[in-house]
This record gives sequence, structure tokens and C-alpha cells, in this order.
Amino acid sequence: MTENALIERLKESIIAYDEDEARKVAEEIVTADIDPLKVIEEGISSGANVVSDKFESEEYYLPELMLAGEAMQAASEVLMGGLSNEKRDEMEARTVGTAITATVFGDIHDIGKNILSMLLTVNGFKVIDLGRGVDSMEIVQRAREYKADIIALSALMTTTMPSQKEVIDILEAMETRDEFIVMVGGGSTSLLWADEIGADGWAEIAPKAVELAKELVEKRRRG
Ligand code: B12
Repeated sequence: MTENALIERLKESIIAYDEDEARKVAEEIVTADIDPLKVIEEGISSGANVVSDKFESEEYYLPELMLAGEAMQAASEVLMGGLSNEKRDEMEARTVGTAITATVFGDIHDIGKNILSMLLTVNGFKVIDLGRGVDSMEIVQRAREYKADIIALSALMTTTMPSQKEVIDILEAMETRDEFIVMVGGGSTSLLWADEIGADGWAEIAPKAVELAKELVEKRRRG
């Protein structure tokens, strides 16, 4: 089966909320040595968008959304496993910087955040993943505790985006805003939103987020 056909099969398995098939195809993709990052964008994310449209048009309801989420999670775990093995050999153990990652308060969507955490790790960052639905104050406290370079905040819903702003507001109130690079992202966010709340960076997809994270850390070190 060609590369594109496998990616299409993965996308279809997500739309059909078929976790077993999604895992199976992801395993075939890893064996076929296809770039996992391409698969995340063209298979998983584009499948997620179709599921999202079906949810909005009420063709799908919450159970379908949940099953599709499990299929996405299963596939991304297999793909990330493949990626980290491959990258582990290539990359020296080095720390580019320390990053705190979290899905913000009130939001349980963590598939994208988990992908971001994994990509930051294989690109040499020390990552402290605080999980999902994390309280803003806890994020700030942990960032200070670990002397993090980056705070990366994921939000998938319009109702939880304000928690990204809340983290920045707390940093400002504590007069520690300058100590951290704050990056925001996740389905419902945009560059405009990032600018509006005074974040340092935004990216639409995790691989771009990693590039930007590296650039921002580098820039900060140069002063
Ligand atoms: C799967 C899913 C679920 C799963 C989540 C499973 C899990 N463990 O994450 C389940 C079924 C649990 C779920 C629940 C709900 N969901 Co939901 N869900 C989705 C869905 C279909 C896909 C999300 C996803 O994983 N995408 C794939 C990943 C790879 O993409 P991503 O997260 O965007 O991440 C990428 C980038 O954004 C970026 N990125 C991510 N984080 C960060 C951080 C930084 C710093 C940067 C730079 C980049 C970055 O990199 C990632 C990889 O490239 C979306 C639709 C969509 N298209 O987003 C709806 C969606 C987000 N859900 C929605 C809703 C409404 C809900 C519920 C409220 C439903 C309900 N009535 O209960 C609950 C929420 C409960 C809560 N309190 O959080 C709405 C939100 C609407 C809105 N705009 O506010 C959406 C948009 C669906 C819709 N069209 O209505 N959901």
C-alpha cells in the first residue's frame, strides 16, 4: 500500500471511530517508515476535523466523539513511539531548555498537548507535562519551581482559552512575566489571540511549535 493510501486509511479509521483499525494502521505506518509528523497532520488532524464537522452538524454525538478521540490517542501513541525510537538514536542527550506543558483549567483535551510534549522531548527539551485541566496558579508555581524556560499552554475550547490569559495575568501580577517564554496553542486559538493576551508565541501545529520554541529560547539566551 502506498504512503498516501495508508495515511488515508488512518484518517478513515478515525472518522469511523475504529480504535483497533487506527492502531493497526499506525503500526503499519511505523513499519513502513513513513514520516510520523506528516501522518499526524494528514491522518490524525485531518480526521479530527471531519469528526469535528460531523459533531457540529449533529451527525455525530458525544459517544462517537469519544470513540474517535480514543482512536486518535491510540494512533498517536503508536506513531510517537516510533518517532522517539528513531530520534533517540539520532539525537545526543542534551537539554535545549526546560518546558512546562499543560492543557489549561477546565479542558480535558490532551491529544495535541501529548504530541507537543513528545516532540519537545525528542528535540532535546526537558519536559514537565502537568497533564490536563491544570489550575493556572499550579502552572505558574511549577514553572517557577522548575525554573522553566517555556510554559506551553494548550486549549481546545473557546470557553477554556481565557485560562491561557489567566496564566499570563498571574505571571504579571507576580512580576515574573519576563522569566518565562509563554507559548499558546490548541484548536481554538490563533496568532491573533496569542497577540491579544501578550503570549510570546503561537503555532498551528506541534512541529512548528517546537521550531518556534527553539528559536525563542535561542533568542532569549542571546539577550
Ligand atoms: C477528540 C475530541 C474530544 C475527546 C478528547 C480526548 C482527549 N483525551 O483529548 C473527548 C471526547 C473527551 C472530547 C470531549 C469534549 N469535547 Co471535544 N473534541 C475532540 C476533537 C474531535 C479533536 C481534538 C484533537 O485531539 N485533535 C487532534 C490534535 C492532534 O490536535 P490539537 O489538539 O489541536 O493539537 C495540535 C495543535 O493545535 C498544536 N497544539 C496543541 N496544543 C498546543 C500548545 C501549544 C503551546 C502550541 C504552540 C501548539 C499546540 O499541536 C497539535 C498537533 O499538531 C475536537 C475537534 C477538533 N478538530 O479539534 C473536539 C472539540 C475540541 N471538542 C469540543 C467539545 C464541545 C467537547 C465537549 C465540551 C463535548 C461535551 N458536550 O461534553 C467535551 C469537553 C470536556 C472538557 N471539559 O474538556 C468542541 C469545542 C468547541 C469550542 N470551540 O469551544 C470541538 C472543537 C468539537 C466541535 N466542533 O464542537 N473531545
